[in-house]
Order: sequence, then structure tokens, then C-alpha cells
Amino acid sequence: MQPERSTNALYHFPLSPFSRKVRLSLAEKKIEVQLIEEKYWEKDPDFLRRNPAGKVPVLRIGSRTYSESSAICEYLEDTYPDPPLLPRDAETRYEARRLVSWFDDKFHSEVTSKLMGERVFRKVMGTGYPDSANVKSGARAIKYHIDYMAWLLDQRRWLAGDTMTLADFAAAAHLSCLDYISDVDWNRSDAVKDWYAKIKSRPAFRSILADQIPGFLPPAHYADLDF
Ligand SMILES: N[C@@H](CCC(=O)N[C@@H](CS)C(=O)NCC(=O)O)C(=O)O
Repeated sequence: MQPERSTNALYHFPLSPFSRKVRLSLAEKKIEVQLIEEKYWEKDPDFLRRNPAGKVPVLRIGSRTYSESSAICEYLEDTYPDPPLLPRDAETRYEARRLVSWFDDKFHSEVTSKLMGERVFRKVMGTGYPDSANVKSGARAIKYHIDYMAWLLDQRRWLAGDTMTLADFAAAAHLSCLDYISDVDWNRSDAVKDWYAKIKSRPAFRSILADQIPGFLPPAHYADLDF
């Protein structure tokens, strides 16, 4: 699908955590974009022209296209600095970037790709039945990650420090995808549950809570701001 001429567009997939991180940054900075769902596994030639890596998200602003979610978020930070999503001081800025990588690399490979990959994407892409060993491994690993977040939140208001940053958006992007399929045990940590309730109630989160994936109904608490 082509965006209307001269509108900004984000080619995304609703349950892609990388797309969600960019959607949250765009919404927090009040940058309007047309959301265009891209079934990236169908490898549409127009999509591959926009991003030869064949991955979502891809952001189109005017006549330019941008790929790689963290590079996009940092570009948005440079071009739309208000509100800032990376702290000014070098230490906290480093910590925010470290945690974005933690979630997009480690959490994604140990948890999101295992649980979402098996439970959702196999069905959506038609690649067979879930591999229960992967599901078990993802379900085991998420406990450790929630405990790590609880430990961070024991010392800080937000994940990287005392202000909300891209680290919170990266984490919330992954957890919200998993929450859509009821794979987050919110009773494991009050600190993590409170943090998620805080971020989930931001106006920037609204479009994510309204996502609907045919064939997968979210649990009632998914869009409930009080859980
Ligand atoms: N490092 C990339 C990862 C993006 C990514 O892996 N997106 C997935 C969807 S969640 C994708 O498009 N995968 C297609 C592929 O790997 O071929 C980013 O941060 O944008």
C-alpha cells in the first residue's frame, strides 16, 4: 500500500516490538504519521526497495526513508528534540542506550523471538506448529528479565534513571507485545507492574493498546489502564 502523497508514514507490523518503540517515540514527540501495516515476510518488492534489509519499521518523512529502529529514534531525537527521550548527561544517556540494546538484543533473542515467534508468527506466516522447547525457554527467561527490571526500578523511577527515556519505550514495546498474548506475569513484581501501568497510561500508548491482530484476541487487561 502506498501512503497518500506528501504524508509521513511508518511501515510497521502491529506486534513488532521494534515498530512499537518507534511508534511510541513518534507519538510522544507528537509527530503525525500514517501507519501502514507491512507483512514483511511477503517480501513485497516496493518494501524491499524502501529497506533492502527487508525489516520493519521503515519511516518515511517527505521523500526520505529511514530504517533500523534505534537509528530512527536517535534521528528523531536530533530532529525533534522535544520532549527529550535521551538524557543530557553522558552517564544516564549511556545507560539509556545500554538498556535499549539489552531489550532489543538480549530480551528479544531470549524472550520475544521465542514466545511471539512460536505462538504468533508461525501461525501468521504459516510456518507450522509452535516448538514447545522454544516456548518453554522464553517463558523461563522472561522471569529473569522481570527480576532484572525490578532490581533497576528498586533504585530508579524509570529504567535508566529518574526520567523516562528510550530505554522505557524499548522495554515497554517488547512487554506490550508479550502482554497481547498473555505471556507476562504481572504478579511477579509490583515495581514492574507499577512502571508498566505508568507508561501504559501515557497518551502515546493509545494506538498500541488499540491494535488488533486477526486471529489473536488480546486479554481484557491488555488495554485496561488499571490492569
Ligand atoms: N535491528 C532492527 C530489527 C528489526 C526487525 O528484526 N524487525 C522484524 C520484525 S519484529 C523483521 O522485520 N524481521 C524480518 C527479517 O528479519 O527478515 C531494528 O531495530 O529495526
